[in-house]
Amino acid sequence: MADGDPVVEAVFDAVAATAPAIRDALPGRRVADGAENPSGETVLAGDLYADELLADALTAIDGVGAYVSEERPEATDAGEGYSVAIDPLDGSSNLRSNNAMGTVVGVYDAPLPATGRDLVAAGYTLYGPITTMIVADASGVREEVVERDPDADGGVSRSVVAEDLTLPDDPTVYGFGGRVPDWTDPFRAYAREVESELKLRYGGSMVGDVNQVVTYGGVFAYPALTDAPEGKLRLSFEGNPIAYVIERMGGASSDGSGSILDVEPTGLHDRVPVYVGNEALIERLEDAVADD
Ligand code: AHM
Ligand code: MG
Repeated sequence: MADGDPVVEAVFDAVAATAPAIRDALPGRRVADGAENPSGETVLAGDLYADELLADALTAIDGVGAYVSEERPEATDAGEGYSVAIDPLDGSSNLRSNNAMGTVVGVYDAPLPATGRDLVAAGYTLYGPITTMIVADASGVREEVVERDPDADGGVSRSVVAEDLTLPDDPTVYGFGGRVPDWTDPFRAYAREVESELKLRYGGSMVGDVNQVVTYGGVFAYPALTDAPEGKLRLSFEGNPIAYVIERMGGASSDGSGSILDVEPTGLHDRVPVYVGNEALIERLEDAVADD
C-alpha cells in the first residue's frame, strides 16, 4: 500500500491523526479572527487552529526538515529532511455555509520554493460527510477512510477503500472557479464547449471539487483571470500537490501552457492558474488558451 518511504508514511500518519481534531474544532470556529494570511486574505480561526495542529505533528517527524504552510509567511525549520507544504484548511470560506473543506499536503525533496518535480508524495484529506484521504506516492494513488479510533495507533483507524486509482476514462463532471465576467475570452469559449458535454459540480473548495473529478472523471479549473493572470490558487500548497495526484492517476495538469509540475516558482506564496483532469480535456484547454 505504501512505497516504503518511512518519512512519507509518517507524514500521512500525522495528517490522518490530526483530522478528527480539526473536524471537532470546526463548529466553534465559523468566524474570522481578523488576521490576514501572506496572500492578503482574511484568515478564519479554523485555518489557524488546523495550522498549529499540523505544524506540531509534522515538525516532530524525523526526516521532515521544514513545515511550510499557506498560513505562514516563512518556512518553519524542523531539521534535516523533506519540506512538507500544507494548506491546513482548504476551502475555509465553506465553513460558514457548512460545505466541504480539506487539508492539502505536498512532500518535497527540496527546500521550498521548488518545482513540483521535487514532490515525492502528495495528497489531501477531505472533510465531507465522511473523512477520506487521497495519498499519491511512488507506488500509486489510493483512497482511505479515516475514522477516530481510541484503540488504534495515533487515535485513528485508516481503511484503504481503493488502490491504484486512475481517472475514469469517460469524464462526466466539470467545476470552474472565479466569476465568468473575469474569465478570459478563450477560457470562456472552452467553458461553453465543456458545459454542453459535462455536468457542473462546483462547491468552492478545491479538494471537494477535485475529488469530484477523481471520482467521476472530468476537469477542474481555477483559471487565469483578466485582472489576475496567475489565478487564485497557490503553486506550492495547492497547484503542485493536486497536479501530482491527478498526473499519478493518469490525468494531466496545466497552467495553460504545460504541466503545473514544471512551473518555476519565484516565491513561497506564488499563485498559478490550475487546470487538471482527463488528458483530452486538458489538451483541448491548452489549445484553446494557447494565444492568451
Ligand atoms: P483557501 O485555501 O483560502 O480556502 O482558498 C482556496 C479556495 C479553493 O479551495 C477553491 O477552489 C477556491 O478558493 C474557491 O474560490 P472562489 O470562492 O473564488 O470560487
Ligand atoms: Mg486552499
